[in-house]
Amino acid sequence: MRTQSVITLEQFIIEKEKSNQEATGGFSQIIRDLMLACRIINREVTKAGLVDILGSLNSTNVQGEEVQKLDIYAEKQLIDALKKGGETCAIGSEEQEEIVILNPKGRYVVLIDPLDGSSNIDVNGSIGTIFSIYKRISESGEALVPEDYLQKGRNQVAAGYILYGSSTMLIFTTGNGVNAFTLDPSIGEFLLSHPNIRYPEKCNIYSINEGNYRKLFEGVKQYLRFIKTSNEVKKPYSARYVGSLVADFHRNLLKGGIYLYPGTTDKPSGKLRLLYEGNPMAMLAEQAGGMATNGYTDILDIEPTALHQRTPLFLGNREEVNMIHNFLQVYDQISQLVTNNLGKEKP
Ligand code: P6P
Repeated sequence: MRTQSVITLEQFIIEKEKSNQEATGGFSQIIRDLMLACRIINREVTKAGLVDILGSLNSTNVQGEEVQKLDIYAEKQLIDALKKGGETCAIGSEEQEEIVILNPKGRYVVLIDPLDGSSNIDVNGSIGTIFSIYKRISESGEALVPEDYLQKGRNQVAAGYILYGSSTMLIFTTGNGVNAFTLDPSIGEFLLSHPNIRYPEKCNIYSINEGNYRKLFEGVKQYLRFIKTSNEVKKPYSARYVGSLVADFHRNLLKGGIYLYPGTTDKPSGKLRLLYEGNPMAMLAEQAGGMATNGYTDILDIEPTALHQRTPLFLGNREEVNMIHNFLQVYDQISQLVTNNLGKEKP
């Protein structure tokens, strides 16, 4: 049987570094730091059901969400590894209200969601670590400034996630396509398993928490109604929703699909965080031939104003995201017309 040549993550990083004249090895070091932390996190995730690491710390994070012990553990591993690596000047984390300074001389800023989908931990569902990497604006050694970490997503030098699922996978991009590496536990190496991933042409899946239906804006409601009931839809969509962005995104990327976490009438900015959820996933989606918007604007073009700011998120096949835009545009106009003409009814 012909054995495909095995490419480890380390070999892949070295090759990329060689092909980039400006590479100094700093960025490669950050990927190594993240991978070390994620191997350690993976070890704990796979035995979470066996040791007393389950269950919440009875505390809540800056988002007001109950903090699971594994969230704290994961964040500590990531911060320790990036600090030791020396290339990261600061880290922004879902679990930390403020930016955390690591190495004043570091040239990169890293934004992380240490353990996304952590409500799935207790039910053995897939969870993930999301990362977003920027070059700092200020000079190495200078004091960090907000502009260093409040950069729009278009400026990311890399983005990716580790999915702790039936296997542990690293998916990331540096702006030249999306590559996936699967951890071979027998040798402790991440091996290139899905080179240059692209969204399939057809969108076959939609992922949304339909429990929020009554609070959705009309355009999204009409989109959902269309894909579920219109005779124009030849092949029915499948509804798939894990409640873990990384798991839903990953399945939709491989099979063709769209993930929606829209704004609602009570929370117009939605739930997801721009800097460490929206931007990294948007960079991956675009690099795989897809699209990511807040319903009106590319996620990557949004100018951030706060570390934990939220954004509505529509993520997936380009054609499907554009279809949602059309529904939103039409029904926003209808809502505006109704509002403008309320109380002007002719006697
Ligand atoms: P809901 C997890 O908390 C998360 O940030 C994403 O990973 C996930 O897609 C979403 O929120 C789930 O939110 O409101 O449907 O439980």
